[in-house]
Formats: sequence, C-alpha cells, structure tokens
Amino acid sequence: MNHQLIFYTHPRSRGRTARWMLEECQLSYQTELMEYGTTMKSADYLRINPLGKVPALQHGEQIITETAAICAYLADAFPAAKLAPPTSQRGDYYRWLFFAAAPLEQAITHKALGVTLSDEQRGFVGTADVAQLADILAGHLATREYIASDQFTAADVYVGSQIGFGLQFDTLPKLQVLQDYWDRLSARPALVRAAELDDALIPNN
Ligand SMILES: N[C@@H](CCC(=O)N[C@@H](CS)C(=O)NCC(=O)O)C(=O)O
Repeated sequence: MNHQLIFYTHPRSRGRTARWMLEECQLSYQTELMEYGTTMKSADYLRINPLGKVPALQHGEQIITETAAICAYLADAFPAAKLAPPTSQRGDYYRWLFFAAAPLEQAITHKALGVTLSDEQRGFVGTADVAQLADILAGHLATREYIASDQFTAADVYVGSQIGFGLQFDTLPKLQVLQDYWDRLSARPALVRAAELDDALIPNN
C-alpha cells in the first residue's frame, strides 16, 4: 500500500500517541496541524472526522479515527515494522488495546473530571474504579516486559501512552510496576522523536 499518509493532529492531544506509532513504523507522512474550535470544526475536516476531533489519519482512500484504531491499522498496513503479533496470537493484543481504549480511558477521564460513579452506574457504563484497573494492569505487567507478547507491539504504544499520561497527570495510581513499564517505553527512540516533533509545534515551547 504505497499511498500518501496524511496525519491530522494537534501537539497537545491524543495525536501524540498516533505520532509515536507513525514514528515506530518509520513512515513518511504529511502532518496537518488542526486548531481546537476552528479548523477542527471546519466543513473540510468534518468530512474526515465528523466528531471534529484529532487525531485522524488518511491513507489513500482509508480514513481512520480513534487513536487505538490508528495504532492497530498502522501495524497491519505496515507489517515490515513487526508491531502486531501473528493473527493466531492476538488474544492479549486485542484484549489490552480494547481494555485501554474503553474501561481504562473512561475511568481515567472520570478521575480527571472528579466524577464518582455509584456502583450501579459503574456496572452500567462498563468501567471500574481506576485503582482496580491499575492493579489489573500491574498484575499483568509484573512478569513481562511488554503488554501483548514477548516483543514490543502497537498495543504497547496505546496502552503505554494511557499509562504514561495517567502517571504524568496523577489520574492513575503511581504503582512501581506501571512506572517501570513506562520508563522502559519512554526510552524508545521513536517516542523521543515523536515528542520532539510535537513539542516543536507548540508555540513558545
Ligand atoms: N476517542 C478519540 C478521542 C479523540 C479526542 O477526544 N480528541 C480531543 C483531543 S485529545 C479533541 O480533538 N478534542 C477537540 C474537540 O472535541 O473539540 C481517540 O481516541 O482518538
């Protein structure tokens, strides 16, 4: 698939995770910088993402929104990067990608907003207490280097980003296993490169 990649993002957004994934794949791509409230809500961009949110990725005729989906898509579209396990061994890969995209993200968001759900509401929304989710992640990561296989995959990009942001913004408990995992990931050259590219786009940085 030799199509042009167009990456719609803002340097202070979940787009940082998608850029990390693009850099892990060592891809050339065009960055379209979108601004909150203006170009993100323009008619042109709403044709890319009707939610008017970033990140989004255009690859030929494919348009992908949702950061977890962008990570999974790139791993499949560019197999040379070896960022997805073989199809028959994707149990942990899908499990933890979706765990981070749904219950974990919901719980982190509730914590950031100071929203406390009743037990009944929690059952309905399909998430749990952020401390319980952090314990589950830490239990899984206690005996392994990477989340979904014995090698680094796109699931580490996405789950790792959620953990990294959670530790940075105090929305996840600072468990040593999570900190150690994040320390291992944040030393990766692709993440360092992605962060430099995004930071350079932040005015007065
Ligand atoms: N579920 C989406 C969420 C995307 C999202 O909420 N992006 C925020 C920035 S982190 C955004 O673009 N907000 C702009 C707005 O809602 O106007 C994902 O995982 O990519």
